[in-house]
Amino acid sequence: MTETPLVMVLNGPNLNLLGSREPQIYGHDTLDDIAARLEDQAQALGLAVDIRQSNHEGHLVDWLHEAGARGALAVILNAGAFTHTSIAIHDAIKGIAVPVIEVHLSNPHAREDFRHISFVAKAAKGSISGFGAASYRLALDAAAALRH
Ligand code: CA2
Repeated sequence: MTETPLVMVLNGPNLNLLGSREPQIYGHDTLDDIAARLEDQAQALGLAVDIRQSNHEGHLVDWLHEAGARGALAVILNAGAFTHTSIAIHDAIKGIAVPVIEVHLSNPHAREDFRHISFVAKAAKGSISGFGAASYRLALDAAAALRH
């Protein structure tokens, strides 16, 4: 029997606050709402998802390493504000043989200048931004398409 391909969905700082403030930017869904829909979508696609959130940069680095060690099919990564600052996360992405799909709810390029640099994008397989919670759905479809 072959193992169900694993997609890790990693979320960075402040994304635990989704649905509580700034709905005009990030929408009304909570991270739990998004996670529940991803679980259903993963089941329909024949994938397993492991969905996590942390406010700590090192946790995201450790989880990227874990995705590598577990031989995940892909990582979907919304690194939050660490996207724009973290060379450690960039290096962790480079350090694993797992494609990383960068995701954002908003379109950082249409926002403040400090959001225009992405250290994640420089190491990622590709990026999906600006579609609100649907960015995650599109990213899971992209992960499924990486199967061969
Ligand atoms: O658009 C995205 O997904 C971001 O990764 C969200 C980050 C932001 O720093 C990135 O530039 C783009 C911020 C997540 C904070 O989410 C909040 C949600 C509700 C209330 C406060 C923060």
